Amino acid sequence: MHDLLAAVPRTARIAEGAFFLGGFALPDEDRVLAALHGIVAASPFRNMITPGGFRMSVAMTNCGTVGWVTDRRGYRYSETDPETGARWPSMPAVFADLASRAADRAGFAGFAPDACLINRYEPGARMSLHQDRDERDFAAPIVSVSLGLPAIFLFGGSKRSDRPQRIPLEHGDVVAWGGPSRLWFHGVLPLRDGDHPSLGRCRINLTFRRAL
Ligand code: MD6
Ligand code: FE
Repeated sequence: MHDLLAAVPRTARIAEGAFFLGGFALPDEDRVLAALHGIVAASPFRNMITPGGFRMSVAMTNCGTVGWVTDRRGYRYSETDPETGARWPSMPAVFADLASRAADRAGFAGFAPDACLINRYEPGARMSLHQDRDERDFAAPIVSVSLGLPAIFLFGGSKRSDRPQRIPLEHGDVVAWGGPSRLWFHGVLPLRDGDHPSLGRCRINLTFRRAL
């Protein structure tokens, strides 16, 4: 019964230009996790510091031509990993292909991501409401892949004060958004403890962007 349900695509429109694609990444799970392990071996997860001096509860790494970083100097995309001094690991074909197919399904044909920010949430970690606006061109969508423990995604509006929708995201779910809601505020509630069969006590989120 479980497997039959997993095979049914559950697509829902969250807002103008924003789509939930339930279980979209499940067919690629094994290849995605194998590629992820290679990336993390080269550029490990680390808790970055915000411009205001706070250590983020979410640990991050990147793959692709550029990676998103934050430190006391601000938020930006960097060609190199500040921890290793080397370029970020290249984006695996299985990542880029998954993101492009998801974007296509959401109505954004031809999405070719050049950056993938990889977020790791341990129990209690959260992401406060924010906009993704460090990219050069807001015409491209963002594709977000959830793996591991479930989380509640907050999807607000164009103003920080807009009351957010709460969207439960599980292992294999994908959110793709752009167009009118590209700059809308969003975040993640503190992760509840649990033990996921493939990833243990964590949630991993891949967010694919066109940064350059
Ligand atoms: C997360 N995601 O789900 C955090 N941003 O862990 C994001 O901040 C995000 O999922 C832009 C577009 C999609 C996202
Ligand atoms: Fe974001």
